[in-house]
Amino acid sequence: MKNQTIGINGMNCMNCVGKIEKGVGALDGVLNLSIDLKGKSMTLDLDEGATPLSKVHETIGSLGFEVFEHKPKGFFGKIFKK
Ligand SMILES: [Cu+2]
Repeated sequence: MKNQTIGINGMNCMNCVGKIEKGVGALDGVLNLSIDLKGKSMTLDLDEGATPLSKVHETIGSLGFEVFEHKPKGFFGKIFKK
């Protein structure tokens, strides 16, 4: 289980948040999902053996949103940036 923070563009209301919660929450190995609408970010604990991070990115994209960065908890630089 790794805690991840993912920056997401395109969310502008609670419906958007609900869509992502439902879509990403349905993936295996996702726990403690929480979305910060104002902060444009999502945090989750992810078991990458069940679902790779790329699948989470892909799911967010297929729902019509854009991932612009992600970082594991405690990592202060950016390891993924679009
Ligand atoms: Cu919305």
